[in-house]
Amino acid sequence: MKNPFLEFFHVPNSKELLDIAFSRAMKSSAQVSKNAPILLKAKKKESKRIKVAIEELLDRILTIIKRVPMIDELPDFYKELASLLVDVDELRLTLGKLNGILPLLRKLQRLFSKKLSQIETPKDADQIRRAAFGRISSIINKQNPNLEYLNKIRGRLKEIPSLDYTLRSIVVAGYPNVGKSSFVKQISTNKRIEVQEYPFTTKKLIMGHFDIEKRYSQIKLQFLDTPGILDRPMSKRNNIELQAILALRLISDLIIFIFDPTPSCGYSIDSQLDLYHEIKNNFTKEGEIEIVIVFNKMDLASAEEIKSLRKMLNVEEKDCFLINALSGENLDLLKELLIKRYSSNE
Ligand SMILES: Nc1nc2c(ncn2[C@@H]2O[C@H](COP(=O)(O)OP(=O)(O)OP(=O)(O)O)[C@@H](O)[C@H]2O)c(=O)[nH]1
Ligand SMILES: [Mg+2]
Repeated sequence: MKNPFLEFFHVPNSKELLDIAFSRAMKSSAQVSKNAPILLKAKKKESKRIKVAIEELLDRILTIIKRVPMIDELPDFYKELASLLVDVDELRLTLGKLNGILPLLRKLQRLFSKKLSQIETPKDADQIRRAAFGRISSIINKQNPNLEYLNKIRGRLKEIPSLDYTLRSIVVAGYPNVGKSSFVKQISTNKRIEVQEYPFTTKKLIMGHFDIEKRYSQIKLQFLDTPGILDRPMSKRNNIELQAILALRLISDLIIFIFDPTPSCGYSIDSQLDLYHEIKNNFTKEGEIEIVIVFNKMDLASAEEIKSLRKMLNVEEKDCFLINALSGENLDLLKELLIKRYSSNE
């Protein structure tokens, strides 16, 4: 399913909305016979302008509201992720406020039509239209913070990856700075993933694909690069870490847990081990979901560091993959495992 927020297009601010509405209004022309009295012509012209301006605004505001998906009705992954990225109550309130001005605009149209019907000179028509535009501007300008808020959250929501529910998802997790993004960038088709030497570089879920070519078919896997997670109580984790937890909880078919056996990531082995055990105990559905152990930064890691980490994990050499995510060294072994696992159509 495509990210449901992709249809949530740019939201114009109040000035943009008013500019469009008023310029349409001023270009409009009323249907009135050439021989009609000047007063009637003036009434019709200005009445049409007010009508066009208000209808344009009603239409545009309704479109803005309609393009925001109903978060409660989305599949869990999108619903929960959206709730981490934006305050859903504030969003609801903002949409409510925007919706609330629609009857006010309709009322203004009725009010000014009535005023126009009562005028006595053509000059009055122009003045009434100006007054109407003034009232309209004031209503719309008051909504500017709401319009800007919608545009701001749109920026965050449109970056949610589009998850294909027919494909298997491999979630890559671990401590910050261990090389998760380097790994996903190396193994998947997504070469635009940001890698930096400091922790907390990745702040959102990022998707990359991996294709297994078979003689008669092709198997596609989706890799999810996640933000680093610290070993701390769930209630202390921030919304960035919680996105990684959400991916582990809701969409993983396989978890790749990356360790940095060296001190280069800036975090201790003990903390990384604690996180590993937490994930293994809580997100593998009692062994239903496999967790693959990867030791990254093999170019930096000493034999002693590797041996000691294996011992602490109580795993054999064959049960963990020693790789260099930057050069791609040894990645073939891991790819083979994926090919074997996913080409048997299990
Ligand atoms: N020497 C070496 N450096 C690596 C390797 N893999 C990653 N790095 C470096 O480790 C640093 C962190 O890499 P990232 O891929 O951004 O790590 P991350 O786990 O995604 O980090 P966050 O997004 O901050 O959690 C970068 O400076 C990488 O160049 C490796 O195999 N060997
Ligand atoms: Mg990263």
